[in-house]
Amino acid sequence: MALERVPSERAHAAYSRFQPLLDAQDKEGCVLLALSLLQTEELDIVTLYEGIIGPLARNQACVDSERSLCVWKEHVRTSILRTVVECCYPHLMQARRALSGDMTRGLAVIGCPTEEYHELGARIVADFFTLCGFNVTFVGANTPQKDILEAVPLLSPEFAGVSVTGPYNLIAARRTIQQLVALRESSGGRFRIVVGGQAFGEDLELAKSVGADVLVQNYDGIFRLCEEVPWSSR
Ligand code: B12
Repeated sequence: MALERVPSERAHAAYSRFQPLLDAQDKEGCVLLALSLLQTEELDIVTLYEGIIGPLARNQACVDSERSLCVWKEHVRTSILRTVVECCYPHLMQARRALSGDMTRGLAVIGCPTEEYHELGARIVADFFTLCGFNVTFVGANTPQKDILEAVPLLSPEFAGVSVTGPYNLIAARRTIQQLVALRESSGGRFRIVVGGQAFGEDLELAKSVGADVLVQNYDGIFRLCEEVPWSSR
């Protein structure tokens, strides 16, 4: 069952309440607003992530007079948004239980290749896989290739998700993915390699060229992908 979503007007209204809080770097205000919108069911968690947190992260204006502070501000804003996401965890698990009770679809591992420091997208996607019934290991930004290659066979996941934002990180991603493919072949593993992130856009050919099985960029796509995996009891 897919999560029921609130109408998009609610996301617009909530976005304009969040923006000034984030601009003022009011971390507590952002967290409390997110939690209250989820509690009162004015927003569902997917709309919060896709309609508010994601756009707020992407729409970071940098004016010339403050150029030296831009990276600093990006770090601070992203860190506040990351805190909001972490604070939503009890709601995420509540929504997951409401959708699938004690059933599971197995494990998904989500991470970013070496030198990829953009991690908010991957972190959000980890929650989407959770919502779709997976137990998720989120490895985070800048994961060394060696560690990915050692961990994946031990964890025996259904999906290995790789997030790439900077096009300059596609070479490292390809190297890691091709090693994963070789490992899957030699070990008889069955995990599928799913990629996402701004470096791919909607370019499925690019995703295939780095060795991925599938390219997905949003909750609806992840939901459809997860539907292909059968449930079992936890
Ligand atoms: C925050 C940020 C940073 C932060 C990251 C902090 C952190 N902890 O994540 C910091 C300051 C570190 C940073 C650094 C850099 N950044 Co930066 N950054 C951004 C910014 C403002 C937001 C990124 C973000 O969080 N997006 C929000 C998330 C939720 O959205 P998303 O990533 O698109 O993810 C969604 C989907 O893509 C998908 N998805 C993502 N991953 C996956 C994985 C799977 C498996 C699946 C299924 C789906 C999926 O689902 C997500 C949820 O909806 C963007 C601006 C922008 N327009 O995006 C620039 C941006 C990405 N950065 C950019 C650049 C150039 C850099 C630097 C090179 C700057 C520099 N000169 O140092 C460095 C590179 C660092 C590195 N080696 O990785 C450029 C990239 C342009 C390009 N095409 O090359 C951008 C676009 C800014 C710009 N307009 O120029 N950055």
